[in-house]
Amino acid sequence: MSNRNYSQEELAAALGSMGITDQTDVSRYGSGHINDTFKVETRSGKRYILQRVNTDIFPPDMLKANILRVTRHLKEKGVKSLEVVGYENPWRVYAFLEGYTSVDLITEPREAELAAGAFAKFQNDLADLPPPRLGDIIPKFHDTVDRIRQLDAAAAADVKGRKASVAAELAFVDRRRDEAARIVTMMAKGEIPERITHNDTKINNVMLGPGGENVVIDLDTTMPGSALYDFGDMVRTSSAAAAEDEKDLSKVYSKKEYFEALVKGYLAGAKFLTEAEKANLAFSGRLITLTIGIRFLTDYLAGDTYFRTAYDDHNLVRCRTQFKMVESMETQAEEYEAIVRRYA
Ligand code: ADP
Ligand code: GN1
Ligand code: MG
Repeated sequence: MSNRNYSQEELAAALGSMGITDQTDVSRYGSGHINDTFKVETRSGKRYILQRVNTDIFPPDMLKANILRVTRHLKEKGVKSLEVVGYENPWRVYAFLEGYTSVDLITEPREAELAAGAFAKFQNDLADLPPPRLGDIIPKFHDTVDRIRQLDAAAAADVKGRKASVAAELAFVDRRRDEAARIVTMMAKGEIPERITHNDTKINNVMLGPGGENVVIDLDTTMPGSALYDFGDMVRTSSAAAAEDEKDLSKVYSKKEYFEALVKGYLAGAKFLTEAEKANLAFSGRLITLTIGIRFLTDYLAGDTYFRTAYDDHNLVRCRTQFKMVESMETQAEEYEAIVRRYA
């Protein structure tokens, strides 16, 4: 997916449908890969986030219902969350979180600990969401076995003639096919519980507040899932020494001190975890990083239709950083397991 352009008229019409007419500037914002996000400045000084939901990816009605339920529940509990100002599919407006910042890369362990604590609290705050079950926004979202099946299909179709150039990456996945089923199998057997989880816990989806308090954002994939995938995705992005699209792979590895900070922050907040979940925390980092790498590779083979890209082989670059992260976590697997045991 590349950046679509919107005319000022189109943006004004969207804002107007949600009661905002005094905007002075509407400009692209953030580095999310999926939705179109804009910062809105107004004459009154109040600022907003305007988003156009990517309806190729999200079923809009189910998404709206989920978001409204989740944000209302958090509000009723007095938990600071995204404030929905208007929601007219495919557009919506959130109040701008003034004074909060998001980063794409961690620079000190304390940030990792805070982010992990925020996501643990988020899971905890949603544990008592009244029925019905939240909609499955993207079925099998983190199902590694299904993601490999999609990769195989994209490689077989090879619509862009890119398969030959990714032989090494395909072989990398091949060598890990056996372990890909571990968590889905445990969930299917009921050995790992289903919980309401965020499912996209990358570091720029938590906004850090001035006093160390923080707000979990990007609630689009909040749905039934496994706490392990949430923790795993924190490890993928919050233990990384370099950006998700760093080209120099010598800079890409998983930092042990950041991993330790994540474990500390997460276990301090996630008191609900079962023994089986704790036993798979270190593994979940490797697994979800492999899974996201597989998704970037699949999108590269399919012609870059899913993730927003800035240049031709952006998805391949992202895939390679993910696989380098997997290798780094594999090399440190014993130390990582020992860290989890120490805090568990
Ligand atoms: P995507 O689904 O494309 O990742 P996000 O909802 O994560 O979109 O938004 C993209 C970025 O916009 C975030 O990483 C964050 O920096 C910024 N952002 C989102 N919501 C807000 C908000 N309410 N206040 C301030 N910044 C926000
Ligand atoms: C997407 O929306 P964003 O940019 O926070 C993706 C995640 C991936 C992530 C990789 C709905 O997240 O699953 O892990 O990119 N979101 C969706 O950076 O597919
Ligand atoms: Mg995001």
